[in-house]
Amino acid sequence: MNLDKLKEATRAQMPDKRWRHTLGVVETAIKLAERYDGDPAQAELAALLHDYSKAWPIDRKEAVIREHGLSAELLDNDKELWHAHVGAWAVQTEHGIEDEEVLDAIRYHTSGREGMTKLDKIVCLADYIEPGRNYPGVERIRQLAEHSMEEALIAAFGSTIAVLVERGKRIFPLTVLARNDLIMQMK
Ligand code: DGI
Ligand code: FE
Ligand code: FE
Ligand code: FE
Repeated sequence: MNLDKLKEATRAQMPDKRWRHTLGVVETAIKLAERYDGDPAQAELAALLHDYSKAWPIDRKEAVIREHGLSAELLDNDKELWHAHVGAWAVQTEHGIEDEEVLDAIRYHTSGREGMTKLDKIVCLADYIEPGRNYPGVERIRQLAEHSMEEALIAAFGSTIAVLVERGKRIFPLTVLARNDLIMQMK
């Protein structure tokens, strides 16, 4: 699949604001891959596609989860988590993406998971710190990302968990597992 065509197809799935975010994640993911000895081409592809289904109507995402056997646990958790799994399914079926590392990085970019690969970390962290992001604490996470993706992600997941607790929402178990595992890796 030609990258320019994939860019056009991805852009067509989302409003301009989400597309600008996507371009920020691509730029940041490539930089992180270069800084941390990852694969910039894989980082670029996974970042480009990471929010592929984000702007789809919620019913369409739910239908994919139900009809194509995606993790049923998703349906009991925040709808914000759905686009990551649905996006991985969509780029595989609609665009023939078969690189399992790229598909996993898309699938786990929101929640994280235990045993995150380098590519998972690059995409998830780039999503948190791309230049268009502006939430309390983002500057500190950007600073941590200068020397450690693990430290930056521990802070990033920590801030997400804190916000979810503050709002009385459920926390998807993979996010807790991801953070615990990253803390273990620091020891
Ligand atoms: O798709 P983006 O907006 O670029 O970012 P994302 O895919 O990281 O989605 C983040 C949203 O997901 C954020 O509003 C918090 C929400 N969310 C809901 N439950 C959970 C969660 N995020 C994580 N990491 N874990 C959860 O349990
Ligand atoms: Fe996302
Ligand atoms: Fe994220
Ligand atoms: Fe994103």
